[in-house]
Amino acid sequence: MTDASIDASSQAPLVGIVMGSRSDWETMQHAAAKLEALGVPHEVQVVSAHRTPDLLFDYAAKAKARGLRAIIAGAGGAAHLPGMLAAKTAVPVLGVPVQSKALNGMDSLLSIVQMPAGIPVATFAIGNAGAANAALFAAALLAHEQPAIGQALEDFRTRQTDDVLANGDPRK
Ligand code: RP5
Repeated sequence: MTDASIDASSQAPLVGIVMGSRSDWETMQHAAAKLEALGVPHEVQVVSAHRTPDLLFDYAAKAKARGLRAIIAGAGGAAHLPGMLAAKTAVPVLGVPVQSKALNGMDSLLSIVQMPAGIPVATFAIGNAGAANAALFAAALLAHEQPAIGQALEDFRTRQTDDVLANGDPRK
């Protein structure tokens, strides 16, 4: 059970986690784990900007009507998925640059962050931290309208702080 003692899996998804390839799951699982822990109903799907462009357009076109309040989109290399989703939907897109083998994710980061004015993508850190933080940010977006999620987020932050304070001596 989650922090908020609600079963997120039985509810319609509020957050979509999409990624350009199954190979991105190693990174994007950290977003899913955080949403799960906070009780945020979510879905996970591979949607490739380059290999399945029609699926990308369809996903973006239906996102708002399906009730999605945020889309976390992870991609690596020529990472066009977050930007193209943002081009096709007004649902907030949170971009996660996956760490690529060739350029360590700098290609992913720059592909995602350098959007033209008018089509915003909220861009997070390269890799696991970015995936986790995108999920925490999505929860924060939902906190006002979903008090249980807001409470779960506050509880997580409190536990995180308490844990650091209780383990301040790195030799122990
Ligand atoms: C991108 O290309 C994906 O997001 C992935 O990060 C990268 C490599 O994909 P695979 O060749 O592993 O499927 O589209």
